[in-house]
Amino acid sequence: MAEKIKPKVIKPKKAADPMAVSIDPATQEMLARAQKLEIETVFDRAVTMKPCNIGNQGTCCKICAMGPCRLPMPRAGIEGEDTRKGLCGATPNTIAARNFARMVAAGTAAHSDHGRSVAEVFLSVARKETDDYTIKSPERLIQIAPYFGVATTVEVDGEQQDRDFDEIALEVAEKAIAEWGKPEGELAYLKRAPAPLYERWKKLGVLPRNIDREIVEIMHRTTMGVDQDYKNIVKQCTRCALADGWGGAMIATDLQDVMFGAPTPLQSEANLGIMKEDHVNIIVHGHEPVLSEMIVAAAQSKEMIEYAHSKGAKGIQLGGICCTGNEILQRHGVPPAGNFLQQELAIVTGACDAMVVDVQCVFQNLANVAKCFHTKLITTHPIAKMEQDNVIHIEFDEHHAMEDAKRIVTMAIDNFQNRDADVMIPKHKAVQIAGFGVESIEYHLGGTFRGSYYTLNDNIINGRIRGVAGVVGCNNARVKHNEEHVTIVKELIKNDVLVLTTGCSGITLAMHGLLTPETAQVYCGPGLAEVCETVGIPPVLHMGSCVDNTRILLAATEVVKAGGLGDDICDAPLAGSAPEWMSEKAIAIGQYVVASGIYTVFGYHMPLDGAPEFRDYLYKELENIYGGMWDCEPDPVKHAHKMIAHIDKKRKALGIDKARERVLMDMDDRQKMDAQYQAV
Ligand code: BF8
Repeated sequence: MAEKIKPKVIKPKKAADPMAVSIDPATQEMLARAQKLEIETVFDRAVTMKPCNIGNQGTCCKICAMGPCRLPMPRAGIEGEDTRKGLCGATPNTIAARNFARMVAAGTAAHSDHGRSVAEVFLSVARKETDDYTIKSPERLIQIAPYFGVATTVEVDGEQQDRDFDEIALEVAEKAIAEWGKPEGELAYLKRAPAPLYERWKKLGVLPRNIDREIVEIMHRTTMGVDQDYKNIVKQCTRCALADGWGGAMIATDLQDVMFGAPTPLQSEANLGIMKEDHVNIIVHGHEPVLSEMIVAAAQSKEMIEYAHSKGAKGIQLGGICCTGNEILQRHGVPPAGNFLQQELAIVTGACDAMVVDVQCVFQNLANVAKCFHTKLITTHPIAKMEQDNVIHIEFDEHHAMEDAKRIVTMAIDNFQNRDADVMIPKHKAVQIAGFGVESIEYHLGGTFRGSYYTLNDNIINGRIRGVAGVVGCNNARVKHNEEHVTIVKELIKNDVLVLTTGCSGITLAMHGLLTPETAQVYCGPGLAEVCETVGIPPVLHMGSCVDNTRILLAATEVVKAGGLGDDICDAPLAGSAPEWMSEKAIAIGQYVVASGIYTVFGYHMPLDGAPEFRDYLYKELENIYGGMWDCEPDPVKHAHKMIAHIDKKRKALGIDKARERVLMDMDDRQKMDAQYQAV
């Protein structure tokens, strides 16, 4: 192992001001501590390094060696004809569209390769090649089997009987894995969408054929000298993104539910304060839950807990970062220690005995921070290693998953005694209710006997709930950490918009206390507060990790099915938002949400300003094609009000805007009503 080395000294004038870069007190404290210890973090690097102005506009082309060709928009804008072009003649529209498409391809590849790994593990389970994983939700398997064309009953002597369960599992596994490369046809899940939406995609020629093919085709079309019509490039963006949202990511969510259990609402906590000084702290970070599920099981085993006691620890505290954190939160109540921008800070506590990472959203700088402490940084995935010599690679294999997990947990326990005395864990943490899914919304807002989203729709129609917004996605070091998520969501719920959240947005909203039923009384408008208080749910429902945005698509589909809010997703009063996005995955998600008919606003900025014609196509023209369109608004209050305006536009088109006018009440009205009620 490498010796501890002295970290790079930060010149104070280049260091980030903790109060200016985050609204979270735990982050502020840990950033100040990092700076005191002369440990550089992402926040400091964001001060030192400015983003490239041309890349930021989306008009830097580096797809061939004649470039990079850089086509910035002149400060004064362009009057008359736009004559900018690359060496080959590529216009700003072509360049920006190709860059955008490559983000869609990369985002789809990430979610869908995750989905493929899950499908491969499920195939091992179905073939009974592993004892470490089982099927925890047979109901989910039976629910999804028909979408893959797998029969769940057989005819015996003229009667329909349940089919052998193992046979169903094996056939689903084989059909699911074929979705990545089947030679003909279209993706099996597309018909889960409302019929008018499916028909629209069919008419437009954007039904994905198989997942891998759509990603490959984007890479082909956007290489030098192929597709030079930005509208045609966007068409393939849709096809590829649909292969993510209604393909790879949706299969990931479903098969994870099948193997690890479908989430149900549960109580937990969030933020760095969940770490415990007298416990072995293991932080799991990344995205694929196949390993972290095993780590949870290993850490809860009597053998490992006794071993931790033997080393002087009071127990083992697991915590999550990013979407692996969300996966084990929603199924086991394991608290997230932080979101994307807090990953280095979990190590800066000095109390992180092991950080175990798999794929996606993992900073390479973790290794540099880990060098300054006793923390074991463990990579586990064959496609995601780190070059630094203090990183340990323990390759995870589903065929001996528990053995691998116990090895990792044992390593963390053994490391507990190597901590320095100087441990500092911030006290800040908040209680949260997480683990909502399509079924739990139905249960809380539909009622089991109705078995539909009827009550939710009814409350939307009568105006108590103005509409539903998905607020999702990352943090971004160019934006004040957490501020946009929190401001937008407070503004939405104040205006009676029910919020569904996933990813780092979910972790953010949890750590700022917005995921409890009590939130309703404090922050919600009267209509939404009344609904939340009546059924006992938070006004912000945490629906899991970023692949679980597919739960939001299916919830929107249930809204359409329940009736009264139009025939298609684009008719319903819905809107989407990614306030602090940073990942290519967010662009893939945005494109499939837009192509599913939902107006989607991104915060910070979009790399489109160098190509205004292409930008306008995404922001305006797509509405005429898909019913949904992109937008960008960095100001969080304006951002929320753009979403609300869209929701109101849909309410008006449905003829339910008047209903809302009737239920608009201010606090005085509510107090008068309460007094009248008490007087009766
Ligand atoms: O997949 S929200 S920072 S962790 S990319 Fe990454 Fe963004 Fe977090 Fe989850 Ni999603």
